[in-house]
Amino acid sequence: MTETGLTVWGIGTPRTLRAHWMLAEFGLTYDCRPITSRSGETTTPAFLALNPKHKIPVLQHGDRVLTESAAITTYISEAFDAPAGFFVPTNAKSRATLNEWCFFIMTELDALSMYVIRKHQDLHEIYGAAPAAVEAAKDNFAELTGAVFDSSGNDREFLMPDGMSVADILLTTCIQSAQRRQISLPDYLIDYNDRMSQRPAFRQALTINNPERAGPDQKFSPRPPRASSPNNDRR
Ligand SMILES: N[C@@H](CCC(=O)N[C@@H](CS)C(=O)NCC(=O)O)C(=O)O
Repeated sequence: MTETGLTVWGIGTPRTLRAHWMLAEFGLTYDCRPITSRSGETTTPAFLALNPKHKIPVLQHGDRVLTESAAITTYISEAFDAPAGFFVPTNAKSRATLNEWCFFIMTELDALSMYVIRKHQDLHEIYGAAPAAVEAAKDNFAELTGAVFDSSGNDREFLMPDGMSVADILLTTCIQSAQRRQISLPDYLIDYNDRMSQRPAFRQALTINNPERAGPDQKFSPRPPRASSPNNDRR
């Protein structure tokens, strides 16, 4: 065990990436248990004892066990000293604004859009095909991000005015999932994702979470084609 007493279970998904990225931003050492979803590793008795929901990521901090990527990233932000430029709320008003972003991202974008697409398109042989629900989920993502991040007036570097926060980690990982599915996104979000993906902590986390995309050949491209390009039909 490292001196921080931290262990992360899980690699290979946008939700596990959140935990690795957060720990890299904070410069924290930790042990990694590189188990993957639907490999049988999330249903062993040992893992089920940690998380009966059989999901990754899981964070262990000493004898504390925490699940849910948003809860894990938020916990790290509050349990350890934040690096310069990383915003952690210290009063109810700024916490409310940060929560507003995080709950919007986790419910509307992650659960209602990305998870529906993942289950009922990518994994349709397990969860059942639901083309209408998948289309609605894609439309929901595009419509909401278009409404919130309209191209006019978006010149902020991060979601919170005081610096990078947990909300940026949650949003960036959702944007990247949307880009892989050719969902139309406002230019602001494409540029924002480019900036976030070039952060050293993000690149470091990617080498742990997705080694095949972050190896020496740098196969991971932070800038996929814009959704409006002719070769990038929205499905
Ligand atoms: N709301 C959870 C979702 C976690 C989740 O769905 N994890 C998936 C991989 S992305 C998983 O572990 N699936 C394995 C399984 O269902 O057995 C979070 O944000 O942490």
